[in-house]
Amino acid sequence: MGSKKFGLIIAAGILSLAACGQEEQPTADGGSEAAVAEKEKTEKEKTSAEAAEEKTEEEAVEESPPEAESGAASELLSNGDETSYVFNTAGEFSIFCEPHPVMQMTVLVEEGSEQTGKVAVDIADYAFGEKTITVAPGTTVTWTNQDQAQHNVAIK
Ligand SMILES: [Cu+2]
Repeated sequence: MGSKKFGLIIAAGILSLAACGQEEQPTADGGSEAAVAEKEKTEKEKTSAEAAEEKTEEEAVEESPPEAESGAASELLSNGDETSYVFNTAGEFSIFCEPHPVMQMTVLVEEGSEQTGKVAVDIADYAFGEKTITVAPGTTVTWTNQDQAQHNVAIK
């Protein structure tokens, strides 16, 4: 009597073990769910990679200032703002501030000039920090407004 009952318990135990074993076996559905999750993860990674790429493109745009040419004018610069032009063409460029035309300076672009790469000019006390600068073609000049008043950088 007792051993028959014990046998049923064993059988039940084996059945439940078998059931557990089946659950642990990878099913076709389980596999596809994992594949979907993997695909979603890959798409997320791709999206963040694309976002990083876009950011890099924006930075690249920022690093390429407009070319200096007659008639060019920057936005009004508030305190601490800066604007840049790249001077690719040899010649003389007359720079002025549109709100205060008495503010003037000259950029001479000469082949073989020692000054090249990046040149910084401050705007302070309603004046450009330099009267004349001589730079080689390809030089980027960046003006930074140190005044509380707004100025800009325009080219005659
Ligand atoms: Cu000004």
